[in-house]
Amino acid sequence: MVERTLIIIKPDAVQRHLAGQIISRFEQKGLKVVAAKFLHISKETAEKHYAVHKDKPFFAGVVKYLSSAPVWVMVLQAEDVIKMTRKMMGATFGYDAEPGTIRGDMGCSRGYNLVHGSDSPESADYEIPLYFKPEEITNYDFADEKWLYGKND
Ligand code: IDP
Ligand code: MG
Repeated sequence: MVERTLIIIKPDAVQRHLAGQIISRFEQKGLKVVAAKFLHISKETAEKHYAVHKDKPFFAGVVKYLSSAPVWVMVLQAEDVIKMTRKMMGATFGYDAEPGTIRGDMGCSRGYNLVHGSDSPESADYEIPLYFKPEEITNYDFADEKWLYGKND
């Protein structure tokens, strides 16, 4: 099923000049960017974003991290995009993320892990409106979709 996911190229990725490389991986995979913004997330929005973790010991830290410097926020759209992007991101912490994943290849920190991706369609439905109005999300076809999303059936 065609789904959307919210991806954030987090503050450490921008500060470490890795944003282009991360976006490039999603682009190379054939995932479609349907919305994107560069912004400094407020503390209030970061608290909403991570509301599911509000009782965890790392909540204050992760809110501070997400709102510490500018980020790229984007909506990607493709069939099964949530499962694909979570696999491409790798495990939560760089030190145990598999090589070949974004987190596994580019980081080794515990809390600073370069990229956020929605973990379910319900999370995506909650997260996307925190950053985008419906009219800010585009709708278009790639010229090579026949080849990109081809099915041998
Ligand atoms: P995810 O980003 O892989 O979905 P979550 O468990 O949803 O991981 O945690 C959200 C974010 O909170 C993580 O990406 C990471 O930045 C931070 N985080 C999670 N667990 C810890 C921790 O134990 N210490 C510090 N930061 C953490
Ligand atoms: Mg999560």
